[in-house]
Amino acid sequence: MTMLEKLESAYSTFCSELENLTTQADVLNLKSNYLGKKGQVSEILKSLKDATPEQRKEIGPKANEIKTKMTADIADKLASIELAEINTKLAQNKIDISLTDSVKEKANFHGGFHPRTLIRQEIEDIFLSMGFEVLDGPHIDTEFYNFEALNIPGDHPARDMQDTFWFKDEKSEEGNKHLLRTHTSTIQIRGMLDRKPPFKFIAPGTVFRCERTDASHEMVFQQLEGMMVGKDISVANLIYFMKQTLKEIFKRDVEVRLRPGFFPFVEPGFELDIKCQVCSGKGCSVCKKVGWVELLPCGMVHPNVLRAGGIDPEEYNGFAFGLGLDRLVMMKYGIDDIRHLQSGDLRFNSQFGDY
Ligand code: FA5
Repeated sequence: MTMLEKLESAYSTFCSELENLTTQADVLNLKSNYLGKKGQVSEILKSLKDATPEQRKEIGPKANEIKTKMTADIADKLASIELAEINTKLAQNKIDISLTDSVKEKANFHGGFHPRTLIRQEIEDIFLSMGFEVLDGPHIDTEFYNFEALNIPGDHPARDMQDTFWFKDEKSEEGNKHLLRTHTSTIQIRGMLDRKPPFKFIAPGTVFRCERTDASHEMVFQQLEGMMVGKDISVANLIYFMKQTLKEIFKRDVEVRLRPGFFPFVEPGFELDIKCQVCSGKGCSVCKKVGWVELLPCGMVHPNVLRAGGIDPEEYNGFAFGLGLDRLVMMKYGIDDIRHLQSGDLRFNSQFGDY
């Protein structure tokens, strides 16, 4: 048999063997039998070394043609086996995609807003209607915005009033240490630096403190900062806005009390407490048996803070407050433990919004 005849005959046996194969593994095996290093075609071609130049001219292109045909036949066969396997699987695992009752029920479940979001939206609407802007600020901030600019220098004991999560290695461009903001008062400074008086804004957001949790304390909770700066602003303005807001949220008069409070960034400073709505002032774990809950510290902005915000305290003054949003939610809905708010438990969440 000549080499050409050998090649033709190898191709025809290859075709008949390939036709009968049904698995990809067998096809790959056949491929190596014919086209592999020691495969039949390679073995035939090895004998080319004994052929004359004329024979080589004839056999070379023929051998390439047969190799190309074999490669294409193998690819076709692999694709057709894969398709057949997919079709078999589809036929075996038929999925019924028609709607069952339980699927329909799940489709109707669309979730709802968290009670904290509901109250926050309500407060934002109230303040927007009174001409306030709503600002946002970063969770990771520097000690400058969280402390220094708020009249709390490095050695001030007030830094210990809020247990801070510090970042170990990161420092800001100004050489300030980074931290997770402990209060939304950071936005007072950012807000002042960005605008000229008169202005008024609120800034709701999450804050972080490294402290033990109990019925009224969380490590991650929300506050809502408020600030108004202009000319001749008084404590009476401050109290008006506070009372008005609470009245609109509770849709009734709620008992509050104002007492002196110390915060380095306000002077004078106040604590506005609300009569505990969980126990109606009788005493419970939320109000620590005192009948009142600290809700809304506030005061007249300290001149040093105005200066840090680029505002002349001789010309302007203002008030600021820091509402404890989670506590307000607890008071509004009579929730007896702040930890429910973070629980992610749908049995809790679904009592409030539209579920
Ligand atoms: C502050 O954070 C001040 N920045 C508030 C402020 C702003 C005062 C502007 C004056 C002017 P304080 O640490 O008290 O203050 O927190 C404010 C409110 O956040 C508290 O009254 C309380 O309602 C709430 N709060 C404080 N700690 C927690 C906590 N661990 N869990 C839940 N709520 C808290």
